[in-house]
Amino acid sequence: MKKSENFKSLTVMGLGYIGLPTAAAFASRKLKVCGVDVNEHAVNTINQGEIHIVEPELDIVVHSTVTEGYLKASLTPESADAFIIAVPTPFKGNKQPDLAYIEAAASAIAPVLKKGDLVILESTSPVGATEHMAKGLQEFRPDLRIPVSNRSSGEFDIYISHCPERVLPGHVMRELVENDRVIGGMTPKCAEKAKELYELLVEGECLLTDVRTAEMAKLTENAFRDVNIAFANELSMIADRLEIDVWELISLANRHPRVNVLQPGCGVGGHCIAVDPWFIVSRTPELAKLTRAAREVNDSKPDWVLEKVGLEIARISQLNPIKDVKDITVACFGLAFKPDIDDLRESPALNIAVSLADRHPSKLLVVEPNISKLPRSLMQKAELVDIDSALENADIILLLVDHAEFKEQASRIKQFVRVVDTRGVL
Ligand code: SAJ
Repeated sequence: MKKSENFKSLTVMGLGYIGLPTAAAFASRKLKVCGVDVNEHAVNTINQGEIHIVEPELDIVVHSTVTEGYLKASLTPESADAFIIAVPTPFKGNKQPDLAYIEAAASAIAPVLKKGDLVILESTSPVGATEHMAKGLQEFRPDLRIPVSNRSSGEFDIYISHCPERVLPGHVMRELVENDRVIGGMTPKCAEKAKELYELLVEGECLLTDVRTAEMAKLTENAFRDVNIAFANELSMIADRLEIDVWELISLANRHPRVNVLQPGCGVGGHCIAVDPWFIVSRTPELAKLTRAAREVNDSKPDWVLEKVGLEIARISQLNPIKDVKDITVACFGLAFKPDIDDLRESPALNIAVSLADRHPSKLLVVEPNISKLPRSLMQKAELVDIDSALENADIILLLVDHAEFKEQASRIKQFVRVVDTRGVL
């Protein structure tokens, strides 16, 4: 296990999907870690060695590091050699980034900062956010020399860096260690300092750059994926209109040595890919035309899926005029935002199910093998059932997420007459 003379303690601001795994991973490398969150329930849960979020293997690491005394949670930050800020960066309307959580975290750590400390912003941020944070710190602590502009030169008391997280939900504990890290320093020395910290944990390569490039690198990765998924989603709608099977089409096109079209779906979910491209648009709206168009295509896909289901419902009523629309049963297969996880946050599949329940008088069944009870938005509106019951009772199957369980049952589901398959499972 690597050791550092400079970094023996760490304060992590924000104990969510990134902050808690990061705090626990550093604590497992024997750093004294203080994790800070405004959520009292999260703080109490962690201090009992338990976790308040779902992420494989995280519970084991939190339990052992809390028991051994390396990790503790708190409502207020403690003095440390390094600070990592991993708080949310949501929108504040009109798709403009809201930096209020970063500002609050900076104002909370400012009183405990001392000469020689390292402050790293990990939250995915629009370009300029790290400089904004540094200016905030400088205002709170005029007694310390803090670099506030990208590519600053000179000597400073505090090291400021941006090191965006890039881990995939569901694989966070492995990817935290194995992934390469982009580390942007306000000065080259700031980047070197941050590298020294991450090297205690990261086995991938630490790639050094300046702060703005690091901010943009993260946005570029997720926008790249969004644009490519948008192309697949657009193709799926074009192929449908032209009576072409989009799955066959993509697999044929992908046999070209330089083509790799991604997979269409019912929309793009999660809190990263559907959000981050807007941070690029917000800074350069007149230039980011393709980035914006991709977002719009992906955001329009759920409505297109709902239209397809509406057409199937209309077809059944035409064929059976005596069957009332409310006697037509639709079964949604999958609610999560992607396969084989239980995460329903920002899930287009869940939004489609809720819209179906609200718009159509038909009965709604839901098959979601990864949850044991329906989310509040679907309670009283739908029934959670297993695959067998759905196949027995539904008139229309709407396949929204390609969970492993559905792929295993593909040959049975395929025999069903009316299936809207948004993921190409069949
Ligand atoms: N999706 C498709 N078609 C595809 C691939 C994905 O429709 O071919 C959909 C998924 O169903 C899901 C959404 O896109 O709704 C996003 O899923 P994802 O698995 O592509 O990504 P996330 O949001 O779980 O994690 C991403 C990752 N970024 C990249 O792969 C570039 C991860 O590495 C980032 O750390 C994470 O965002 C983040 O925190 O920013």
